Amino acid sequence: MLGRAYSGDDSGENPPVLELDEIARFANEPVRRADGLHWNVAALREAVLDGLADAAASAARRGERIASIGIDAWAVDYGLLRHGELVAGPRHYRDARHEAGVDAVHRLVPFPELYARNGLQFLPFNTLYQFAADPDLREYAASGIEHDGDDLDAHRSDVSDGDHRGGDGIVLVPDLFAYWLTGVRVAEETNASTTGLVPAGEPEPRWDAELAERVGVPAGILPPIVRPGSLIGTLTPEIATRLDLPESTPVVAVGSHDTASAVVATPFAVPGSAFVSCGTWGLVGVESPRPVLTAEARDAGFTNERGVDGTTRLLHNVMGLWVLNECVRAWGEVTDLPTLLTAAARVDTRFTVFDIDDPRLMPQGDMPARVAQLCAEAGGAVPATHTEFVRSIVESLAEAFARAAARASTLTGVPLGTINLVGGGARNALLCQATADRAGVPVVAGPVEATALGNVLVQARTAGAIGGILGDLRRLVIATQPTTRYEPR
Ligand code: LRH
Repeated sequence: MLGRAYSGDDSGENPPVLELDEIARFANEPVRRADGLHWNVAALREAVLDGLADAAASAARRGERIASIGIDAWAVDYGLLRHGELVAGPRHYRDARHEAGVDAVHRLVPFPELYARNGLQFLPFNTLYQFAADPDLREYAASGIEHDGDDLDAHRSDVSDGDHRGGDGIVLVPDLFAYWLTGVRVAEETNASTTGLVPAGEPEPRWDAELAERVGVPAGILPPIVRPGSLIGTLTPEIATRLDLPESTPVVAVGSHDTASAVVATPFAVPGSAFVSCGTWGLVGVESPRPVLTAEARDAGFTNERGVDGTTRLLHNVMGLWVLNECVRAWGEVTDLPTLLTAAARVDTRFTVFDIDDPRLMPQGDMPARVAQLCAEAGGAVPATHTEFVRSIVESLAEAFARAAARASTLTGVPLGTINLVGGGARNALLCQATADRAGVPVVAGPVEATALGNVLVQARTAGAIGGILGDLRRLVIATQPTTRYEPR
């Protein structure tokens, strides 16, 4: 995405601007190998670099300059670098191997203690469990690590000397792309907090070295943590040439966790607003000034992820559009989602609300069969047609969204006002209406591209094009981005 953002001024002559040009869109297909499910980061690297080169060319044609580059991506997964080379690429969080790490970690640190320290909802793929199940990491740690990675400035100067020792250790997915652009290996705060190794509730982010040691993760493999808005580095000569951009082009840390960026650009307009960031996952919660680490939050499966500007995203991971998209994939090309959704809106009684958070829905596989099974277990009608499946899934998602939003408001003690639904799910009118109906509060849907907007907003603030606190950034979203309101029926 090529983004532009200016605050504008009060004269009315210079209105606020926040816009995106979509330069490239590419599939992100996981690859199954004999040893499990992986991401194809080599293909993604090429697609990102081609997209950035096109963005640079597009800006140049308009007589504009790329002020900075910001990267966000999904959470928890990581790769392993040695001497600057990726020696083990990220495994997919849906890979079955991670589960082996769960017992290993909980034997050493019982879950209640873990929650009190890191505030994370139990998900079998949290990075901590992935580490515990990763033989490459153990072997790598045993063979010695050459760089302790703590001193970011020393590391940057190593990079400018062409010495990539700092590229030794683990790197989370968005930071891997930043590394490829700059040669500088960091862990951006919002995403670092999804590893389970960052203490919840401290103003400054840091690695919990004691916890890391206890679960056998050498703290030396963890990169320095940087906060959104800070400079990661500038382009390496090779990348600058390929993109036809100056080497001085800054790569700026944004909310590199996609959900963190999405929440930055969520147009909260009333107190008690909850968010649903709805793409592959449905992340449902509230922005809170501090984490909520109570037994109630823990038992309700609420996570405390670090947000931009020291905020906390108190949220629950709901299965999201994954279930629907996997069904459509299983049914083949005969069906397209918009047509199915229109037909599904006309299904009246033959649908069943089932537990869409059931962990059996997490892995790849025969999704329609699993949905049918869950409908039967819920004691309802088993869908017989594609449209009945779609309606059952949409209603079940809406129910899970409504329940999680209500629970978030109970946990914080702030009554639920409105639900802001952002991301691809905001296009799904059936889902938005069903969420409003089931929650009994209005749903404000949009922007669809909240993640990219949140990324651009943090960059624009760093560049000095806009100022202010998160509320000011969101005012710019409210002033420029259309939304659709669904009243509960
Ligand atoms: C959404 C997301 C979510 C994580 C999941 C792994 O893309 O980052 O916030 O829980 O992927």
